[in-house]
Amino acid sequence: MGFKVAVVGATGNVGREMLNILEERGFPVDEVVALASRRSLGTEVSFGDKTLKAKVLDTYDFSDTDICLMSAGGNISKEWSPRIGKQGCVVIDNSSAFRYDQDVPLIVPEVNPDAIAGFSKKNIIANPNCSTAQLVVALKPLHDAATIKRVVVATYQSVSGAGKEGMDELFTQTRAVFVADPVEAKKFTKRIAFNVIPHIDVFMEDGYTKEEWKVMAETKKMLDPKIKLTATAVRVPVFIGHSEAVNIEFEKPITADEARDILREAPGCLVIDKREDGGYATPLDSAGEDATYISRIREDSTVDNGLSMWIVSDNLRKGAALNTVQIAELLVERGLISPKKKAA
Ligand code: 11C
Repeated sequence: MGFKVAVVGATGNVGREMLNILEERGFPVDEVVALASRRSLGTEVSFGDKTLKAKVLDTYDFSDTDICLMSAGGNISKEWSPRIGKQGCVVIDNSSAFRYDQDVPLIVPEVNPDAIAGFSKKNIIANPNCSTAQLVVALKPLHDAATIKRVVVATYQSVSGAGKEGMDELFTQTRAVFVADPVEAKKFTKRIAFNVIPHIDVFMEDGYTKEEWKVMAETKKMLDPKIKLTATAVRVPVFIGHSEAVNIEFEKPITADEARDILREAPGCLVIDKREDGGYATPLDSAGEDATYISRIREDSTVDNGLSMWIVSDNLRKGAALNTVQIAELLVERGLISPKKKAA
């Protein structure tokens, strides 16, 4: 007997990827329901060799649904996740709406799986921001080995982090540049084609952007509140795959060779680190893959116990859809959920 799973935001970039990953990983489903806004009613999405027609979230009754994977943005989530949770359906939410709520676990299964136990207070589990997810997958094993004091990270984030509109804008602007048409910026604040933009999400009072704040706050919540972290988040003209240049200061000594060996054994990590032309991972290499790739591991002699590295992952997969499905798998593995509909 499998689970009844609803995917909210099923017609978006992440929602479609959630459906792919549920199918690819053989998640035990009896039924999958694609939900979306009224505007997308009837839009067809694939689930393996099946085609699902999107139903409307507003009129859907969650009382016999076991798990809801939510990827419809913060406002929809704020309104719907608590209601869905109260109907006894566990919500795994990809938005930032509940990530910082003390009664909602924020989970990356490779990093803090035990924190999932607290989910039943609201029946909501939060999925981190894409740039945080890949970062903590790589930081966790190093923190266990040598205790991280401080992290300085610069992100190079692909346009798919801003949804399908972000991808369309990069495509349209690139074509416009080639054919000498006027280039219009709608989704991003400046031209993204052949450019980089040091601004993701809204500005905060202290001059950081919300994206930068999220990486700091989420790393503290999942890994260790004592870690100091400062981020600069940058949008780059790449379709899929976020990259991060990371500098880490540890309490205890750790060499680049030791870090490489630790990361080679760590869950979710794949080290590609040859000190030669092409001996590192790029976002293009990560697209469509599950791993968090780690390259360019080297000692930083400008601080005590310092390392620098390059971390790349598919933001739609580990940064979003894959991690939500892994959370659902964790619920099942730990016996924290069982199907509402019992076998006849
Ligand atoms: C971006 N990281 O690349 C964002 C997208 O809080 O889940 C995901 C925003 C979030 O624009």
